[in-house]
Amino acid sequence: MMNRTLAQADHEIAKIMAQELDRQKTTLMLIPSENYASRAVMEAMGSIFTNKYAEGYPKRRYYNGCEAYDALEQLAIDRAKDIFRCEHANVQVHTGSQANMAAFYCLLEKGDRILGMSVAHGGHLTHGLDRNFSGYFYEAHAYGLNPETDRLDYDGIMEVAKQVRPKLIIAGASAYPRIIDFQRFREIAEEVGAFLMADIAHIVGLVAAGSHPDPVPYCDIVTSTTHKTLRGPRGALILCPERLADRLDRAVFPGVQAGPLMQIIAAKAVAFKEAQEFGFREYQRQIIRNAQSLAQSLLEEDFTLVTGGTDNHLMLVDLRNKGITGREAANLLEAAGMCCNKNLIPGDPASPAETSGIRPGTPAVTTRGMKEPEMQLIGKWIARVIHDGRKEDGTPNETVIAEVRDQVAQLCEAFPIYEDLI
Ligand code: DSN
Repeated sequence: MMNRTLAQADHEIAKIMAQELDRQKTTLMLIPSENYASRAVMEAMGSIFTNKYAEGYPKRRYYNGCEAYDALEQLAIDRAKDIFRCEHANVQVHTGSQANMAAFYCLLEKGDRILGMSVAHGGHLTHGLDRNFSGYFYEAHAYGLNPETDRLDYDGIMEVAKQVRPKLIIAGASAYPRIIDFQRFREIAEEVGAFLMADIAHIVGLVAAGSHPDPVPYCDIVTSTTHKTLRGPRGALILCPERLADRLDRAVFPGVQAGPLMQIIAAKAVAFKEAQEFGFREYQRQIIRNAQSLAQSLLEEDFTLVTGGTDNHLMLVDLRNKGITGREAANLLEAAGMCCNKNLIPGDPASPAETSGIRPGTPAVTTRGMKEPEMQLIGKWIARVIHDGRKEDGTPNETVIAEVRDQVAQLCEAFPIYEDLI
């Protein structure tokens, strides 16, 4: 039993995996929080490191037999500190949500006031949504975008912060296409005596490569996932200055987690090494160039972009002038081989299940090696599907969908991914 391959042990899961591999190879991954992990990262994730308990931290474990785990976790920590130019890194947090939970546990008491970006304006659930732990255990308040510009309005945030007097301000978003000014956030936090935390899950790779201003010098804690622009395994990390290191580590373990996923920590170490290598900075710069090219192509097709464009890896398309909802558009685009996600736009009159927007992004297509000419094609195909992909009765126009799906498949073939995986 121990030496069977997946195909031998479980043909049903093997079949699902083969189908999913085919989808990943033959369609365009345009969800900005998704990417392709390298083979080396996946090899570490699916390794013997899954077999061990290693509660504690390097050289301070509660289990015997942890020599290899001390070595790999220390490597991951040291590489994270190097990439993010910070004093301390915790690489044990399983997910972005748990990273934020640990950060709150480190800095706050139950019931303390927090101030984060409204989910309706692009913030994340863990930044204070009432149905999330962040809104349940803490007194959550929200800041939003300037309704004229749809950009962060730092003077407005200062006003809200003065009224609310939060103990923690959270900077960071899931659907904001512009630069975030962490220095301004620090000034606001100083003014009201709050801690400042940045959740850079989306822009983490851009930050690591110097393509987005660095939050580390201005924040008490920085949290992130590792699988988006950073292109590592599905997981998370937390950065902080040395003065908070012990408190933060205790907040992660035993605060919100027990056994760390050592195979994932090994994969994070691999991804961090890849981020230190030649080519990573250029990859991040190309993500932005590609996003700007795709944005320009969509503007030429009379799409409305929130804030008019992008500075980072994603754009928010307001579909209201196209007579289609975000849900309908994402479904049509998926049928045509372009996987996007529906997304609320600021002040959206539609529900989160329907939405008025989509949120295309370029990290994954850039991993495939695509550049500006391909982004121009993708922009045209998105337009073709949204403009002509439905018949008058609202049902999909299969001819148009099939025509675009064929073109997408040809492009994917020209930019292969995971060629030697089966
Ligand atoms: N769910 C992620 C995203 O897609 O932005 C954020 O956690």
